[in-house]
Amino acid sequence: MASEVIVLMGPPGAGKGTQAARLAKAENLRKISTGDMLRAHVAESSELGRKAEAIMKAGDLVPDDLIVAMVRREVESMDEIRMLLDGFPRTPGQAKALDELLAEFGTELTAAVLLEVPEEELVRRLVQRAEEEGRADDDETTVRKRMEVYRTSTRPLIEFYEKRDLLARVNGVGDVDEVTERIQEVLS
Ligand code: B4P
Repeated sequence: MASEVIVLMGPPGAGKGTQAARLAKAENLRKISTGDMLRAHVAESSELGRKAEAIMKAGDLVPDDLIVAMVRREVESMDEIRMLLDGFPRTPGQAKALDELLAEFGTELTAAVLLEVPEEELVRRLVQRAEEEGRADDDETTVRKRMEVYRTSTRPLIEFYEKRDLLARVNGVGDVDEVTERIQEVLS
């Protein structure tokens, strides 16, 4: 099988986690979700988890070097690079590190999928998840901070990938199945 690297981008609550799980299974890719990995470290109270906990609770981004090291370990463990990156890269520094890492392994990014959802729908979803799951970073103040961090740190990546003709925009509003189909369509 040929190597394949898909990046799934979008603001908090856009459906990255939801879609990543479905797509990874359907496309036979390893799902690498930096948010899930960080939450697992926090739950285990590992050294990284202890560093990340307060940062995540505040809605800020965990430092690039810690995130890149975490992703590198995953890539190093693969016989063939076939992965779906959920929530990584999130800063220009991470995007550059990803390019370098892939080049080191003789491959490159296949596509970056941007899930587009209006802000009022994002807030609605995250408030609902807060009620259902009680995630530490889903309260309203933190959600607003996460949106602001997305605008300043992550949004510049849209142009970065657009210029390289790697970006595919997908409407993230609607039935979860429908959104999956839209993503599969742009990737095919
Ligand atoms: P993430 O875990 O990536 O959290 P997120 O941006 O909120 O996306 P999430 O995946 O949770 O939302 P989703 O859209 O799936 O990151 C959490 C934190 O970890 C960050 O704030 C940061 O501190 C840290 N972090 C992670 N990666 C990092 C990195 N690379 N660098 C630095 N720091 C990093 O789901 C939202 C809700 O919407 C769910 O309840 C879902 O059920 C619902 N939903 C999904 N699709 C829907 C649809 N079509 N219709 C209705 N509801 C839908």
